Formats: sequence, C-alpha cells, structure tokens
Amino acid sequence: MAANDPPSIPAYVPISQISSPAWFDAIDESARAEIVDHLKEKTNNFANEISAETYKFTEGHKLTKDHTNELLTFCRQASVATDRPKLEVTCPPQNALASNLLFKKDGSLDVPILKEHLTKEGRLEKKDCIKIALQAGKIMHEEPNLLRLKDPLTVVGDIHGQFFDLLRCFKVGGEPGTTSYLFLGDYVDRGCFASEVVMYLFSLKITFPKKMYMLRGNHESRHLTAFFNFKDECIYKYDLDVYDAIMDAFDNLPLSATVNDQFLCMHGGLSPDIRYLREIDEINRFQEVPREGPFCDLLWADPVNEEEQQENQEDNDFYDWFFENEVRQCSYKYGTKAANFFLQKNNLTAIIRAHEVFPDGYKMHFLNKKTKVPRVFTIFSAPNYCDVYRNKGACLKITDNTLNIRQYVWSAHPYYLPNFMDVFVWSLPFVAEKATSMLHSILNQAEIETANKDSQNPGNSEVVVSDESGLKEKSQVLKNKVVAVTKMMNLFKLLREEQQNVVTLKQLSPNKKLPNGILAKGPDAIKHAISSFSSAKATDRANEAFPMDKKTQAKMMTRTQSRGTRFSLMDTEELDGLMSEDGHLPASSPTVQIDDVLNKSPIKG
Ligand SMILES: [Mn+2]
Repeated sequence: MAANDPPSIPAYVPISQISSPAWFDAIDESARAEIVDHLKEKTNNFANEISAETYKFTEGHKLTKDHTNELLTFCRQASVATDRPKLEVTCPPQNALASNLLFKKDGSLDVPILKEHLTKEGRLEKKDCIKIALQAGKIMHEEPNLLRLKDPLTVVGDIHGQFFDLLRCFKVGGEPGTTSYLFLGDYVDRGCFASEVVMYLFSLKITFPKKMYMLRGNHESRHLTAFFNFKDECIYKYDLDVYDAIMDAFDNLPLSATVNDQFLCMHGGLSPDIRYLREIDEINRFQEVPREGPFCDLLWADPVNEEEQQENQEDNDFYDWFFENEVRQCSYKYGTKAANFFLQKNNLTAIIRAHEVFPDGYKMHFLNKKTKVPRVFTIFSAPNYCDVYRNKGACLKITDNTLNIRQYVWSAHPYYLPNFMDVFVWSLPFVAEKATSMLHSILNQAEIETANKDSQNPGNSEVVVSDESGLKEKSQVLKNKVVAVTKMMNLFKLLREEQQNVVTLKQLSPNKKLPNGILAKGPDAIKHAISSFSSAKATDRANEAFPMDKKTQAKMMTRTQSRGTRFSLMDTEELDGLMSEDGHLPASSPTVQIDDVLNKSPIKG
C-alpha cells in the first residue's frame, strides 16, 4: 500500500523539529487558532487539493497564498509527526473525514476521496456513516426481491471484511461505475475491515444505483454479526448507532437476481419451497434473516459435494434432491436432480452462488455432460480467507453470454489482533507463564523442605506419632500442587511460545475460545490446524454453522427430518414428466473461460 500513497504526504519529521513560521506566530492568537483549526481539518485527511474556499478563508485573515501554502506544509507535517517507532508505516488520518470533503456541494459523494481515506484506515463522521446507510437502504428498498439484470456484468462472491482484497477485486473485475457489478452477499464478519467494505459499497450503490447491485448474504443479519466480529468492529471503530443503521440497511438487500434470464444468482442456493422464480417475489424480505423457510434457504443452502454423493451411490436419490445440511445446522443441501428440475422449470441455464470457500476461488458443480457447462457455480472473492486458508479469490465476468472466471491472490493489509483484542489481553500469556514459574519454584522449595523434615523425624517417634499421618497428608497435598502447577506452567509456556500461531488460530474462533483440547495436543497440533487450506477448513468447520443453543438445535433437527426431501409442492405428474439427463439446453449455451490473470500479471501476496 505504501507504494500507492500520493506524493503529497510529507516525510516523517520529529514533532520537536517542527515549528510554525515566525511571521505566523506574530498574528493575533485567536485568529491563529482559527486558521490552524481550519487547515488541520484539511491536512489531517491528506486531501490533495485545497479548495478555493480555503484560500478565501485565509485571505480573510490577511494571509497571502504563499503564506497559506507554507502553513499547510506545517500542518501536514504536524499531523503525521507523532511518535511513530516504525516510520515506514504511515500514520492513519487522525480525524474523521470532514463532511464537506466527503459530500460535494450538490450532495453527491466524492467516491475517490472516500476510497483514499478508507485505504489509509481513516474513519468517517458518525453522522455520515448513518446518512450513507440510510441513503443506500432507501435505494435498495425500492428494488424487487428478484433483480432482472443483463450482461456485461461482473459477479462477486463473499468479501467478509477484506477491504484491501475488495480493491484488488475491482482492479481485476473492472472499474466500478464503468463496469456493472452484482455482489452476492457476505460483506461483513471474519475480516477486520468490514465497516470499510460496507461504507465503500454503499457509497458506490448511492453513486451508481443502476451499475451496482448488492444481494443479501447469511452474514447480513443481527444474529450472525453479533456472534462473529462485525458488531465488535462497529463498536470499536464507531458505536452501536452506526451498527444499527447498517443492520437496518441490510434488511433492504434484495435476495436474488437473474442475468440475461439465463443465470439465477443468490448467496446460498435453492429451496424446496421455491419451484418458480415468481415465488421469490412473494417473500417479505424486509426483516432479519429467518431460521427456516425459502428466505433462509436462498441465503444458507449448499449444493451437495460430489464426493459425498459418490460415496453414497446406493442411496443416490436421497442425495440428488434436498437433504439436511449438517455443516450449517440449518437449511438444506441440494443435489443434481433438484438443480436440474428447477433450471428446466424456469428456463434457466445455471445457478451462480457464493457462500463456500474453495482453493481456486470458484467451483463448478453438476457439470452438464454435453455442454460442459456446470449447473451450479460457486464464486468466492475473499482470498486467504481469515488469513489462514491460502485460497485464491475469484470474480465472474459475464459478457456476451461468456462466463469468464478471473482469479486473484490476497493483498497485504494492516494488522489487528483477533476480535479487536487489546495489547494488555494479548500480553497475558507472558505474565501467566512468569507467574506460574514463580509459583512452581516456591512450591518446589516447600516440598523439598517437607521431605527433609520427613527424613529427620524417625528418631523422635514419641513426639511425632500423632503428627506423622498429618505430615504425610500435607506432603501429598504439596506434591499434587507441584504436579498441577507444573502442568499449568507447561501450558502457559506453550501458549507463550506459540503466541503467534495461537493468535492466528483465535481469529477462527469468534467465541474467543480455542478449539477444544488443541493446547493439550501441543505446538504441532496448533501449527497443523492453520497450515493448509484443508486443515484450516477443518478447524473452521464449526463456524460455518448457524450459531445456536442446544434447545434450538434439537428443534431444528426435528424440522429437517420431518420435511420432504423434494420440492414441497411437487406433484406426481411433474415427477413423471422428469427429465432428460442434460436438463434444459438453451439455443445458445454459454461458454466458460478461466482467465489465467495470475500468470499474465503476477501479483505479489
Ligand atoms: Mn455465507
């Protein structure tokens, strides 16, 4: 990121070496304060262009342009000249972006300034966050549950708070405003820059309402954002009012979209309760994401994975339709026949969805044997998901009925401790290790002394008789304590030595606990848990589920078991009329290309 910084940012100067110009110090004190306040507002945000207004303002205080520019340099220096031990890390803007810079005079948003500010980890004014959320929510409120879109268009999957990867995605997929976009949801949670993602995407929605479309993902809900880290992020960077405004805006996100009347896009997938597209429009979407039913399925369902299907070939019919989604603990998995049936009924070619991470950033499911076109596409756009998966990200460009997959790798991003932990909490393993090792030494000494006393005693049998059992007991208690403290000491030693990996592992643990028993297994188990895509996925598996207590869990199980595994309204006639192996073939079937952008223009990780 350092390479992209505009040249106007001054080099680091220690604060003691900065002084304002001598002629300025001679000015009346209150006027001086007023001028500095005005200029600081501009320079803290490193705005490159100082408006004519600023010159007018300073002219009013009898300053020439040269004077003003000299002062600007001073203020710019002062704004970055804090005590920074690592000079190559630029100081984030210290003030929120001024409203008059974020909004132009006509009330429209200045998107480039917003992008520059957010890239530097700058914050916005609270009132501006709420204003942006309200405006975006209002625009989306007017949209139908099922958007009808045409290509050319770029489809983007899960972002999960990875703002710096989102910027890379825009470079690969096309400039927003020029290129049309459809986002499939899951903007927030997991990554630490979700407020930046939401504010930037909402601003694009407000600025380009007909070129920028956003659908709802399962994470755009109060339930999940409170369980994962987005609520914490909002409170850490802003406050609850901003969080509430964003949640209210999420209630307006549409649920699905068709592209060229050929592709159906949504976050999760099919529902046994939706046979026809028109049934999607009948849903009341202006609410929290429900735990079951068609609304829930569109956001939560997954296609059956083919290994699972092949392993259970004797029971194929079961895996071909809808069955209980164990990983998610809610909604369903849908199989080939369910997808085929739905596509035929609705004259569609394929389903494009997000919701699942894959090593290449995309996955083609249920390939049509004749056309080689998959019936279901997964697109996942958050590379190196949770900083441990090491997966690529991808977006899907649809142009002239051609599906073009473009991959990209992850970008560096500023560091936060997991779950916005503070440095004091982070340092506890070091303190704990020291404290237990001190306790260990004390107890050890006490044990040695007791043992010594023990061995001196046999000569004085008369005196000691009544005491002996008590002494033995005491010595046993001490021994147990030493054993317990030794165990504890080793645990804390491990925690301290493996701090880096443990902290990374905690990133996968929204409940702030490490996976059960992992510490007892030692450093290799910790390293293994985050060492590769498959092991990171296995470690993270529990977090893919709908977070709930045991009672709800029991209720959900009965529900899925008691439901039909096919479409709920399907009649026998429809079943008989089923279905050629290849499903619906449109006159011109689309072609799929995988663009090897990674090899054309190497991108540094
Ligand atoms: Mn999801």
